[in-house]
Amino acid sequence: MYKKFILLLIVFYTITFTVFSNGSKENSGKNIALFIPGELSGSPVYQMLNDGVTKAVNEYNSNPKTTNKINLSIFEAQSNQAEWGKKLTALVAQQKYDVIISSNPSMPDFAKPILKDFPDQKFIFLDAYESGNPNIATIQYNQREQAYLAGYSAGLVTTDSSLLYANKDLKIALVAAQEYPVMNTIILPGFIEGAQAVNPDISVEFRIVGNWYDATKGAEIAKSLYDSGVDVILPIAGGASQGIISAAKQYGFYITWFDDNGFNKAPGYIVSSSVMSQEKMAYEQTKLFLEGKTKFGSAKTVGIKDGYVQFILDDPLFIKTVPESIRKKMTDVYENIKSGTLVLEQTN
Ligand code: RBF
Repeated sequence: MYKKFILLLIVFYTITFTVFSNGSKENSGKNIALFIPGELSGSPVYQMLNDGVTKAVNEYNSNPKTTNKINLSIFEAQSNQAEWGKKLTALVAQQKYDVIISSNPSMPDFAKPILKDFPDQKFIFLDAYESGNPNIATIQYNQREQAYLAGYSAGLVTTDSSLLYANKDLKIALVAAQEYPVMNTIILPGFIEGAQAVNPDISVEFRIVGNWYDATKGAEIAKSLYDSGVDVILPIAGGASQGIISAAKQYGFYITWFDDNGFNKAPGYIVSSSVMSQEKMAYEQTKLFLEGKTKFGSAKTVGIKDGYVQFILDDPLFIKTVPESIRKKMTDVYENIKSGTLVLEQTN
């Protein structure tokens, strides 16, 4: 009698649970997780990612035709990279998210081992490259073009003695938060290539902060570079870049900005902005996913011709800070890349 009761109870719960879970799967909307590998604050790439994904989800949810709303959860993995694998695994292990969206070149290597245990998880990674993995879609920007434009503008500025803070040392610098393959093989060489296209005698210093948040360290490095004769710096250091901007204002040197429009960060000191259209890309990729059109397994590279790498030419602060002769040369080189006269391919 007792055994029969237990059996019935099991059957009852199995039926109830099955019906409930099937029902909830059919009727509920999708769950999307946004995994920020670091912190949103101070990192334009992550802020643009967040803005683009959020915009697509809000638009979808506010459409009167939408019956099943999308749930968007945002996770900041913080700065300790040794924890990112564990944090991403914990997120995947919830088996709740239809897709996990993230951005930076190291993400495929964090995701691939997790897929061995959770083979159904889907990922969309921007600013990353992984070809042929059926669970992962990636889009990267042509950062040789982006860095070349930064280098070219820095080269024009350091060789123009009419500019207030330009000296005659022909020394510029890239200050990065850390070394990583894209930095060492694409961004730094592209920056040097662009600068030396202006004048082959320009020398490029390369310094590492050691993390993506330490503004004090960023300022110290910038000061020592300034003392050694550097008059233009490209900071790619997340929150640490703020220290480099402060040093530019305090000591008097120029900044070429990367990833988003940085002119208003220090009017008069920012001489260029080489931008990746990450917000637009994040918006479009989220929309595509919601329409079921993501091409998992594919790896795309987009650049100036595609409209996803841009050089800001029309900002009033660019026009005010940078002499017309330099602006004209920047316009020309940008147009040459657009027209295919100057080809800067990125090889992975
Ligand atoms: N960029 C940021 O702005 N903030 C970050 O916290 C950050 N963390 C990164 C961590 C790793 C492991 C790697 C490979 C890149 C990181 N980036 C970060 C750099 C970013 O992906 C991109 O290369 C630069 O913003 C230049 O476009």
